[in-house]
Amino acid sequence: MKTFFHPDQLLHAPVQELHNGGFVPFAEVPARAAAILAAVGDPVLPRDAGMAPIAAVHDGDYLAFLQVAHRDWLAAGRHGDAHGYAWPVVRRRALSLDRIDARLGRFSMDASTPIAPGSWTSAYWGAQSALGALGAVLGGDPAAFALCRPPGHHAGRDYLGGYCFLNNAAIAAEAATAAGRRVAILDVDYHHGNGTQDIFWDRGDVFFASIHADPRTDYPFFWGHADEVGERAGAGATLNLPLPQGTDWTQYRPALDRALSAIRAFGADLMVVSFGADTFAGDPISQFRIETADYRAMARQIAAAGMPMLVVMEGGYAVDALGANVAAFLEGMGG
Ligand code: SP5
Ligand code: ZN
Repeated sequence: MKTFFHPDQLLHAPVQELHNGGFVPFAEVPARAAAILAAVGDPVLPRDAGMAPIAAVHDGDYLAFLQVAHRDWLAAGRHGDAHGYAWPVVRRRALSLDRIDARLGRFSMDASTPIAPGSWTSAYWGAQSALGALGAVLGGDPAAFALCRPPGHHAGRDYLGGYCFLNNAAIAAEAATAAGRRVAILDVDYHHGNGTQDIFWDRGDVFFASIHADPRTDYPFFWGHADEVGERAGAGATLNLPLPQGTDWTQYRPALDRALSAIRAFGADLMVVSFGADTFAGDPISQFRIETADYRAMARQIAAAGMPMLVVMEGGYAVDALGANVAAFLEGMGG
């Protein structure tokens, strides 16, 4: 299967993130992409499909902010990576404020997603990689792999967070829908895909299923609870299957069966898989117990749904094992 990746996706390299009350080394490092490439081989460069497919998902003010945020941070006399520190409380009225700190709060949902000088360029090319891989699938490849980095599933229409800026899976799903496909997104990252859920929350034309650590114990806390099913036209088109910390493959498998049955019942003809290898037993920030060989079985079970597959990279922070974990998953998908 083809891998889509652009070298500018390595430019995004924040130094540290706020976690549990202190700054710690940033977990979503460029070496993640290098480790995956070393295991899967040479990538295809995506062509530049421009801003239109990105703007079909994300808010215009948010996209404008992302492109100037680090420059404005420096212009305000700051050093290093841009970090927010104040957030509008849920449902606070919309205000249009100039100060960089106000805009960082307005357009983000956490403090673990610093903006570095190369962040926009990397996020832009990550989204292009997702669109490139979608192009391969629409062109007849049974499956394609978008090595998206930075990841995307925590980013909403107008907010960044969880190491994510542009929602690569949602951008591909929207483009596939525009091309006439009936799309289901299956999110198997350790963390709930809150951004993807929010983007398709009230839409009935894209199904979203997520298997993740219970948000009562794990980030992102405020989304991913089992009673979140979508609203309005989207009522019933969101499925959340939270699992407890310590979940291994034998406990994961029945949840995956449930998600796949729901996707079949929806009548999807193209699947976008938000794949995070942070369910791995050795992941430094997560608490599931999936082993390398289990990723092969997981992907086989997903591939058995029998529709074109677009695999989009999300998390996975055990860098030494990341190449093997991704390679096992892609092998299970049919190589
Ligand atoms: C895409 C994805 O997997 N995002 C996960 C974001 C999780 N952020 C909250 C947990 C942060 C833990 N950071 C520890 C860093 C140690 N160097
Ligand atoms: Zn994750």
